Amino acid sequence: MQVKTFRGQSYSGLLQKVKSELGPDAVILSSDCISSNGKKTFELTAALEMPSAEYAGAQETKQKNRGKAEEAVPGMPSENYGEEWRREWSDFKKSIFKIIKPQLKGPKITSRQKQALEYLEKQGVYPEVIMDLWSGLGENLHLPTLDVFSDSVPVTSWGHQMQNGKIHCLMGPSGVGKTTTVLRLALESRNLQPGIKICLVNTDTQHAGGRLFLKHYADLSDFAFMEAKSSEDLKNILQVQSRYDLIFLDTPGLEIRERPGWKSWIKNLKRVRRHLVLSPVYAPDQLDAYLQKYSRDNLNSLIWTKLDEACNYGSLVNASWKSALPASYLGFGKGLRHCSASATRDNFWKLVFKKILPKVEGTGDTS
Ligand SMILES: Nc1nc2c(ncn2[C@@H]2O[C@H](COP(=O)(O)OP(=O)(O)OP(=O)(O)O)[C@@H](O)[C@H]2O)c(=O)[nH]1
Ligand SMILES: [Mg+2]
Repeated sequence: MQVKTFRGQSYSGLLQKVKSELGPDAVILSSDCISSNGKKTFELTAALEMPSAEYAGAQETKQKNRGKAEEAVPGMPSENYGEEWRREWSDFKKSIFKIIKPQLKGPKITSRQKQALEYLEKQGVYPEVIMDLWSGLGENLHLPTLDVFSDSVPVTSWGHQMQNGKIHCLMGPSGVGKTTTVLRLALESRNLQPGIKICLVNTDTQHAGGRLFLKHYADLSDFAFMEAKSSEDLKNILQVQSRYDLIFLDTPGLEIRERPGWKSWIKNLKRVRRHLVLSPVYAPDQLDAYLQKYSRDNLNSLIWTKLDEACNYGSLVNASWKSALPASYLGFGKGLRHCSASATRDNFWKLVFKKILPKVEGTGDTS
C-alpha cells in the first residue's frame, strides 16, 4: 500500500492533488486543518492499495498475459479481473471510511450543511463524494449550499444539449428506456422549438419490438424514420443530415459497441452528442460498472429513467460526481407524455433531497 501526506492551503485543491497523483481509487486516511499566524494549512493523508507506477506496470503485464490469463481460469473473461478488483477495493474503501469517520475533522460548515451531508450519506452518496462536497462547502461558506454542490455535481438542461449537437445518440444497458427516451426527447425538442425537423434512426437490428414502437410513434408524431443496419447505413445519415434539424439514434444497448466499425464511427462522428441512459434502480456497483464501460465513448450527458421506481437518488449524485457528466433529462413513468422533464438544478436536488419527482412543464403535476 502506498501512503502519502499532502499539504496545502485549499482542501479541494488537495483532493484534486490526491486524485491526480494516486488516482480515483485513493482513500483519505486522515485530514487536519492547522492554523498558525492566522493562516490555515490543510493536511491530508491518503493511501492507495497499489502504487500508481506499480499499477500501470501490472496493467501492462495483464494486457500481455491476457490470453494466458483466460486459459488460467476457464470461463472467466479477463475483463472480470479488473471488475473484481474494483469491487474489492470499493468494499475496502467503505470499511476504511467507517473506521476513520469519527476522527475526521473536515472544514467548518454550518449545522444545516452538516445535516444535508448526513442525509446524502443515507441516500447512498459515496463517502469520497461527501468529503469533496464538505470541503467545497468549507471553502465557500459565503455561497448557497446548492451553488457549491452544483460545482461538483453538474446538471444541464435538455435545451442546452439540443443546441450543441444535431445528432444525439442514446446509449445504455438493455431495457433501461432508450427507445422511450428517444421519443420523449423528440417530443420535448419539438415543444421547445415548434416546426423543427426531426428524424429518428433505429439501429437495433435484433429486436423488432423496439423498432416497431419507434416507427409507430414516429409516424403518429410526424417525425421522419430511418433504419441503420450497418456502419455503411450510418454513413448515409451523414448525407441526409442537412434535411433535418435534429437526429436521434436509438441503439440496442451494449451490443452496438461490439459491432465492427460502429464503435469508431460513433466515436469520431462530428457534432454528435452521446447520452448514457441509466436508472437508479440498478445497484451502485452495477451503475459504476456501466459508467466505466461507457466512459470510453466520449459521453456528453447522463439521462435518468425509472425514477418513479427508485427508493432513493444518491446514485444520481455519485454518477455525475464520478464522471463529471451533467444530468440532462429525467424520466419517471411508463408513458411518453407527462412523465419526463429536462433536468434543472432545482428539480435535480428536489429529487435527491425531498424525493419529489420533477414537475412537468405546463401541467403543474408530476405524472
Ligand atoms: N416505470 C418506468 N418505466 C419506464 C420508464 N422509461 C421506460 N420505461 C419502461 O421500460 C421498458 C423498456 O423501455 P425501452 O424504451 O424499450 O428500453 P430500451 O432501453 O430501448 O430497451 P432495449 O431496446 O431492449 O435495450 C418499457 O416497458 C418502458 O415503458 C420510466 O421512466 N419509468
Ligand atoms: Mg430499445
